[in-house]
Amino acid sequence: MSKIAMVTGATSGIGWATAEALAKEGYQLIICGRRKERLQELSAKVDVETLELIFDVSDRAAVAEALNSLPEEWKQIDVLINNAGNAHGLGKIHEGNIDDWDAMIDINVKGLLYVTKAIVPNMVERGEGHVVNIGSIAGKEAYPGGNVYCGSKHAVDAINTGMRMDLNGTGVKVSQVCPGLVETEFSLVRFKGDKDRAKMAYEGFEALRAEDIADLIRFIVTRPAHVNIADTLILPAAQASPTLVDRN
Ligand code: NDP
Ligand code: 8X3
Repeated sequence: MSKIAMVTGATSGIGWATAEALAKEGYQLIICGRRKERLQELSAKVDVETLELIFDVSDRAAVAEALNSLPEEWKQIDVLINNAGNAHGLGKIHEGNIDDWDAMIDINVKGLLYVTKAIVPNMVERGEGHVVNIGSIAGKEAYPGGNVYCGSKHAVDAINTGMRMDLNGTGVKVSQVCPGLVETEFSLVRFKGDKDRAKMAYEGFEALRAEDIADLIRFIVTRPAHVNIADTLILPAAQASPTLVDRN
């Protein structure tokens, strides 16, 4: 029987590419996001069985309802990719928008926790499973204007470490992937649909592609049972820190 992988934020970017990469490894997929038509498009593109789950990760009741609705044959999830997330805004702390702050904490931190709580107890019961949390270079080092986004990803970093400690001895592996600049819809969301500003984030150097991150995630989840890649920082060759990027 095929293994089952669940990918949050599969409608775009890193999540979409990860779903495709795991499909190539033969995983059945539970793909999640708020945009139903994107999930349908992804289902049509991959050669494995998929189940589309449409919910907002920051809505605690919706997360529970979506995961409780899983048919029996989809309940035993082998791999969870906690990927859904975004930055909202890039402003100084004294000029920040509180709705943006709420969104980042609610989605990137609380959403990741709600999904984890709905899935990991079953992994522990079965004595196997793998959670891959998508952190960020922003979770290792803050940068100007990054304040709350960086805070949310530092929280993911700490939660990832705590999760790995708590699950030690249960058979459930916990890994974190921390990318630098990846060209996805991330900056379009951060800059609220301003395409020119979003494009500038990736100008003058070769940014990572979503497929580069998916390739790393595929590698992490296909290691032998005794190997856990606990944490990884993956950057474009031109990037050395959140703010040090060699642009021509
Ligand atoms: P995208 O904007 O391309 O994708 C974000 C995904 O998250 C979408 O599928 C979106 O789905 C989903 N999502 C956002 N909010 C919610 C929500 N409230 N409920 C459910 N799903 C949600 O960005 P990336 O692919 O780049 O980002 C993926 C992850 O990678 C994020 O956690 C991000 O922080 C992290 N990251 C990205 C980097 C980059 O440079 N791009 C670098 C480091 C980390 P939908 O809108 O359909 O709900
Ligand atoms: C996304 C990378 O540097 O824009 O987490 O915060 S960055």
